[in-house]
Amino acid sequence: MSSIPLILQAEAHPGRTAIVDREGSHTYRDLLDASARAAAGLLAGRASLDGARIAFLMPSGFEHVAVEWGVWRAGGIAVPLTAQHPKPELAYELDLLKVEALVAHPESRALLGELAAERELPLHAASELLRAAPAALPDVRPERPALVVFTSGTTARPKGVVLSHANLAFQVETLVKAWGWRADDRILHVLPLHHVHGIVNVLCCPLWAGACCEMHAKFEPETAWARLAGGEITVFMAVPTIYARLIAAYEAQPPERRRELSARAAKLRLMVSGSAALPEETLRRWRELTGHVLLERYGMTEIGMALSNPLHGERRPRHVGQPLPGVEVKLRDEQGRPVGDGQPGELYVRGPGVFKQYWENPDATAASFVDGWFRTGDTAVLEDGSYRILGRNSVDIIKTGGYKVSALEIEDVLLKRPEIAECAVLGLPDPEWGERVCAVVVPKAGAAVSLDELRPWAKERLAGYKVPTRLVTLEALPRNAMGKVSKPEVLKIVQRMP
Ligand code: MLC
Ligand code: AMP
Repeated sequence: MSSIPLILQAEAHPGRTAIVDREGSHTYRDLLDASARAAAGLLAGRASLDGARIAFLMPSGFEHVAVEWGVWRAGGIAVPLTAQHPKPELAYELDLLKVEALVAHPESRALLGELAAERELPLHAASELLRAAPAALPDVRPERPALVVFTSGTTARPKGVVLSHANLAFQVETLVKAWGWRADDRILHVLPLHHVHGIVNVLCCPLWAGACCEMHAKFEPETAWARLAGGEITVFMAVPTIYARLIAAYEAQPPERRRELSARAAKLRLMVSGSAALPEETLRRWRELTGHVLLERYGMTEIGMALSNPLHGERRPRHVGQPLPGVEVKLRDEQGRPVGDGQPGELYVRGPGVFKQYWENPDATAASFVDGWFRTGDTAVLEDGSYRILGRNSVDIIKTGGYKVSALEIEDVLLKRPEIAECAVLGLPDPEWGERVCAVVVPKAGAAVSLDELRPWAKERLAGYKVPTRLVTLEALPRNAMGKVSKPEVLKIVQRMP
């Protein structure tokens, strides 16, 4: 008997197809059975994992989901890792959370094997766990923590956001209702599974509704187009960069194929964009191509989705709509005072979807709440009943390809290079990536800095999307009256450059 809302929902439609991946089709019964076995294997005779953190690294697909649900059903906290993170970043995550065991797929076995051996942690093979003998499972209450997802803040190291089963259930149920999820929907899943967009919106929502999630291990524009035009997919959700890539791939097709893609994509029920501002040009072009006005919504790791344009009714360009049912929002100025309509203010959010804490970081947790309201760090404005996001309060947060990145984390790493005396990392506006990571550096006397040398070195220490794609060399960094590096001034200098 389980009290995990997502599991209870799945038990209502055992015979339906839950997941389609490169191995084939898997029913809800398969998922319940495999995850119960994985839970038993992880428990190994214990009554409950009691909040132990279990980290896993697997390609997107049935086994990934079965392991995640297995951790939940054993009473553990799931920690989905990503292959995009280099070993030092994974090591940081495992150590911060004091992970108890790791679960690997053959593709990640060597890397996780090293990480496990260095920490004397057990390493399970996913395929074996999913075949473990069934055992009695604990009753996991909804208020128990379910998941830790890492997010970059303005501090140099990422923080672990702890989401409970109740948080997830609220976030999912709200979206299922707001976006009209049905059991006969089928979504194309091309997003990473270590962030809430891929976990909550694109995976848990269909599984809550008894629908089918078609999981691809990687976003690849031609394959995605083939599936969007294949006649089975009814729902698609992605970050703006992915829509930009799809538009480019469409434009590379001969006219006849384009017409076919357009006609077929027009038949989908719903297409959603989020995780970063949707450029008006992308919205316009996508509408031209497919007839779909992308439904733009706003969310964050700590809160799930907060604001959404309507399923039925006007979807206003550059706006993210209204609060989802059960979510409260308000705008405040720097002194915490209310701001009027049409005035910019920081967006505060409250509701059952909002996380309780950053992992073992009470100071950061306390600093992000005021009287029970979560401070998002985003500036927004309410215009004619619809919110518009104006940007982040901090220049040290970059959003690139839908990933949130701390400029300070990258600066910390770059400053380890012997030839760099000073550096300032910025997000440069970019039509494809939203922002692009740019490093502005002051070389040490007599030294030269080259992007070609820096990138491979940085890739061993930072995830690919955190590695600068542009390098600017200056003799000195501009400073403000307090003597601190002025990033707005640095940005102005870079933008004046050819
Ligand atoms: C990758 N590259 C980048 C980059 N990301 N370069 C600049 N900026 C970036 N952001 C580099 C790669 O390192 C590679 O370099 C080259 O671009 C081509 O890589 P690719 O394989 O084509 O790119 P890919 O890795 O596929 O990335 C594109 C993407 C991906 C758009 C598919 O970024 C993606 O999946 N983004 C989704 C992120 C997401 O889910 N965010 C949700 C967070 S939750 P080289 O040199 O190696 O060739 C959240 C809350 C909410 O935000 O509201 O949803
Ligand atoms: P993350 O911390 O990775 O969960 O990213 C959340 C951040 O993404 C938010 O705080 C916003 O800055 C940004 N974001 C998400 N959706 C949108 C959107 N539709 N428009 C603009 N910014 C968005």
